[in-house]
Amino acid sequence: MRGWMGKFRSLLLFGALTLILTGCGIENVSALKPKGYGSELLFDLMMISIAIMIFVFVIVMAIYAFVLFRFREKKGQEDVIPKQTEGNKALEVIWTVIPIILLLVLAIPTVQATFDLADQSSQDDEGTLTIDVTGNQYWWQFTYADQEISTSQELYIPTNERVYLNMKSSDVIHSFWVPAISGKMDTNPGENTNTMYLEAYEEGVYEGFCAELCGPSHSLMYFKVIAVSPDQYDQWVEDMKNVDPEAEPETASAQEGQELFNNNCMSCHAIGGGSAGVGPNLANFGNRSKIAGILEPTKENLKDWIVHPDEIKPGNQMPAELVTEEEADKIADYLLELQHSDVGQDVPVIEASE
Ligand code: HEC
Ligand SMILES: [Cu+2]
Repeated sequence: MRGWMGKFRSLLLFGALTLILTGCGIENVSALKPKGYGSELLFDLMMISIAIMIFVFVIVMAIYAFVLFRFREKKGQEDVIPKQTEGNKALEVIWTVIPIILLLVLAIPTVQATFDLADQSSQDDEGTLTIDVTGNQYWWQFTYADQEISTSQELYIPTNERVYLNMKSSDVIHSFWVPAISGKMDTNPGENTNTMYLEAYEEGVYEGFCAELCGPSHSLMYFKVIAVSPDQYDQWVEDMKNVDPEAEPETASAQEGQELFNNNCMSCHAIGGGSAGVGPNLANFGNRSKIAGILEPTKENLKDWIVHPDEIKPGNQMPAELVTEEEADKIADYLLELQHSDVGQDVPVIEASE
């Protein structure tokens, strides 16, 4: 009985470990495959710490094994106590100096990286891009003040360029984290603006998360960073500047949807333009890879969201049942037609769950 249970337990343990470990090192998602300046710096620090840890572990274990073997109890010498050493100067110096050296090896690059990651000195240089990031329960807003563009859930940036972020929260503390590109930074309510920068090396769609428990739907607060070539990025800016919220939709159903949307939803939402309201700016919504950061962009899902956002993201700020199912159907037709820019559509999306 005992043996069977034991086997079952280890199977369970290894099963769980496999599950956990398959989450490691996924392209564009994980800090273990750095694709940006910040994440590379952090990855190198991790490697230094691990190397030092292994070094210490191996030496301590070797001494431990040696002592265990050398001073083991021998037949006929049960009462023999080996020679006791106290206050050996050479030994004391060695085991004080070695850790100091190890700590210095760890501390110097860590302090260097800390200052490097906080360096905003070139933020005001000509041509640098600064984006305002606002954390909200439970979505992210990205405002390109100079370009008069405001987006939600998807942050477009050019590759190989330092993009500066000014970060705030509209409600509680959130934390902005794109592990494959950079470290994380809190967004705080009030006047306190935090800053950081992103620099992505390769084109790609990088998964981002909220890393600070902020309410019941905290774990659903995903976003994406879409890094495209500088030319493509300029194209995107052009496209987004030209968004016309009054443009007439193609199908009759979408036209009705537009009117319903303008009457019921515009108090919180905007389509295009530099500012947004209480809710996300829905420009280019039809090209999003996710609805509300989490749902696949199908019409069914969109209808579900419009009628019952509360069931999908508990505690979020969008009221439920503002419109009927039929009205939601038409609004969904309208929103899915909002395709203002195809930049980034050909960049592969790699997801944590794949
Ligand atoms: C009281 C303000 C408010 C009103 C009115 C409102 N919304 Fe929202 N809406 C929000 C907020 C806040 C969110 C973000 C929810 C979240 O993700 O936590 C949101 C999210 C959305 C999203 C997902 C956006 C994204 O970034 O993927 C869609 C689509 C949407 N709303 C459609 C509608 C439609 C259609 C209506 C009208 C029937 C409507 N909303 C009315 C506040 C509002
Ligand atoms: Cu959160």
